Amino acid sequence: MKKILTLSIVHERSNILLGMKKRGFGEGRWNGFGGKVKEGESIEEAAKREIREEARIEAEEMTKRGVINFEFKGDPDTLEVHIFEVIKFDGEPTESEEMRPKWFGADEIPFDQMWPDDRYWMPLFLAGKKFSGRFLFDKPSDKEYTSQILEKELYEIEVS
Ligand code: 8OG
Repeated sequence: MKKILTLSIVHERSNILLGMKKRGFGEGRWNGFGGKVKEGESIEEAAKREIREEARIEAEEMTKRGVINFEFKGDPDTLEVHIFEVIKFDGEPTESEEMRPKWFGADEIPFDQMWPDDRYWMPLFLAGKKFSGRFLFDKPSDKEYTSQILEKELYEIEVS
């Protein structure tokens, strides 16, 4: 089965806003804000709701930057993650039950404490490129274990 998820990264000048995931899937790692798209909601609506819930800000302008499919060996589910760049927002990023937000400069992104695929696509994100890809992992990460990448496909999408 395919599950549709969102992942939004606020990009302001050369800084990005990440959140430390405090619980659940991805706990103990820095990531953008996002989660599952609910029934009856568009992907963009879901992205805005998750940013509101997790960082307490209102996304006012965002663009779709990429879609990546994530699979875990032996698991029939595919996570289709839609990645958005938030260019304009209202409010002050504030800690929520799920996330503790923090700004990072483009040269101080904590890749060692992020999902292992992020170091591959984040440079494309920061360079303003659009991309699509697929990663196959051995098994999900948890607090002690970081998933290993078994297969990796990443393409830059040309847009005129
Ligand atoms: O609702 P939940 O917290 O489970 O949503 C998971 C979030 O993690 C969602 O925003 C999508 C995102 N996510 C994955 N896989 C990966 C990944 O490999 N890298 C990054 N950066 N985010 C991911 O589900």
